Amino acid sequence: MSVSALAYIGLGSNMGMPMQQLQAAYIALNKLPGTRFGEISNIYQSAAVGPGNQPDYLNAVASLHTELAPEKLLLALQNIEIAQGRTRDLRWGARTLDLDILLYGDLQIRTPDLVIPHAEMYRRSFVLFPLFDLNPALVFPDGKNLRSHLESIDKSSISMSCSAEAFINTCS
Ligand code: ROI
Repeated sequence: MSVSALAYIGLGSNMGMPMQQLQAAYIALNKLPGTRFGEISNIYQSAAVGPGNQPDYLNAVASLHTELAPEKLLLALQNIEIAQGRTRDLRWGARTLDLDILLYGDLQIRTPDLVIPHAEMYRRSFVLFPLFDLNPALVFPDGKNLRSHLESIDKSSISMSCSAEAFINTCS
């Protein structure tokens, strides 16, 4: 058996019934090959970060124990996005489903296709809040901890929309 890594995946949606999008993604993530699903965070609603006017997002983070190499995991996540109607026309545009690899063990990589840890996550409450649900003692590969990043970000436009438990129950 190959070694499995603990990966954290960011889920986001602000189009096409976002809660249903996250639920479909949760089901798909539970079926990834070579992967055991860990936990899902609570679900958070937040104003869209980035230019233009777009609807609020729903966000969550999932943990996975995966034997898939980072590039294979990325492809598998992109296939789930595509299956849920994702098109990549506008860089910061609204999206049915966004799945980002936030962390993959202690790995630090930077290729044209993949940057791990995810470059923007330290500034984003919609990533740090759900990560905190899953692992409040998390230390990033650069040695900084989640708690100190959380202290320094703006927390004004985020609220919990649904508990992880309620989310899982409506899925089954
Ligand atoms: N804003 C929020 N609140 N949540 C997201 O998931 C999200 N994703 C994005 C951009 C457009 C940067 N803004 C976001 O890709």
